[in-house]
Amino acid sequence: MEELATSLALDLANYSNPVSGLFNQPTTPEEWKQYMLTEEQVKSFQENGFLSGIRILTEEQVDILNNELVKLQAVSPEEKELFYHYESNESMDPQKVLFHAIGGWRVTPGFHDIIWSPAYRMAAYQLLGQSFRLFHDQLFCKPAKHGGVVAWHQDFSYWTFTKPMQHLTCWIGLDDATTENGCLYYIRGSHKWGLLPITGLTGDMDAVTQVLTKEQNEVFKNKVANELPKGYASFHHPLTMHGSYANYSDHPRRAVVINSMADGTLGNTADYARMEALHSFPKMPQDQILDGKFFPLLFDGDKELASLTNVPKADWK
Ligand SMILES: O=C(O)CCC(=O)C(=O)O
Ligand SMILES: [Fe+2]
Repeated sequence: MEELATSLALDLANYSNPVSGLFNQPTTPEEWKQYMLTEEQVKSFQENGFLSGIRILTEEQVDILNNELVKLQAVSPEEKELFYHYESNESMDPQKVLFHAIGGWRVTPGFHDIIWSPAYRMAAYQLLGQSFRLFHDQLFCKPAKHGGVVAWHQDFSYWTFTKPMQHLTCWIGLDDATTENGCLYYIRGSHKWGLLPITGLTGDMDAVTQVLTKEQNEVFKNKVANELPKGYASFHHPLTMHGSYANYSDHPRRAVVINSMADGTLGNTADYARMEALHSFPKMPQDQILDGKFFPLLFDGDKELASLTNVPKADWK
C-alpha cells in the first residue's frame, strides 16, 4: 500500500485555489486596482488582437518557476501521466528542439499557482470582459543554439472542440525574449481574418501562407516582434496570427502560457476530427459546460469587483 502511495504522483488539479504563498492575493476591490489595465490598453487589444508589456512575475518568481521547469523537463512516468500533452521535442528534428507540454499546472506548485497570479487574473478578466476559467496551460521551451520554430498559427484552429470562441492566451517569458532567441511575433489585426485551418505547429514556419490571400500575406511584412523581459507577458486573441523563429543564440527561450475561456464555455467534441489529440485531456462532452476541477474558475470578477465602477473591459460582441 505504501509503495502504491509513493508511486502515485500528486495531482494538483485537486486544488482549485493556490497551494503556495508564491503570489500575494488582493482581498478587496481596492487592492485589485493596482493591476487594472487602462482603457487605452483594452482598446489597443481590441484593435490589434494583442497587448504586450504586462508584468506578471518578479525575478524571484521567475527563478522559482525555472527551477520547477528543470523538474518538468525530466518527469517520472507517473508525473507524465498528469500531462494532457508532452513532447520533449515536438519537431522530431534534434537540430530544432521544441519542448511543448500541456498540463504542468497539475505537477508543480509554482506552475499550479501562476494561473492565480493577480496581475494575470485582472488583465484576463478585462480582456475577456467577463469571469473566466482555466482552459489549460502550456510550456514552450527552446534550448540555446538548436531551438526550433513555432510555425505561424491561430490558437483557435486547435480549439474547435470547445464553443463558443471566448478564449484568451497569455504568453509569459521565463527568459528575456529577443529576436535572437526566438521571441514571439504577431500580425496586427489578423484576429479579424476569421478562422483558418490547421497547418502545423512545427516544421515549416510559413506553412500557413498557403491558405492566406495575397493581401494577408502582404501584411506579414509588418510582423511585430514581441520582445519582452523575463516575467513580462503578452495577451492575444484566439484568432491572432502568431509564431516564433528558431533559437540559434547562446541563451534558452522558455515560456509558460495560460489559456483561459469565459465561464460557460461548452464542450464541442461530437464531430471533432482530431479526437486522438485529446486522449489525455479531461473529458469535454458535447454541449456540456466546462467546469469542475480541471477547469477551475480563476476569477469571478463580476462579483469580486462589483463595487468598482469604470473597470475598462473588452467587448466580444
Ligand atoms: O512560445 C511560442 O513560441 C509559441 C507560443 C504560442 O503559440 C502561444 O502562446 O499561443
Ligand atoms: Fe499559439
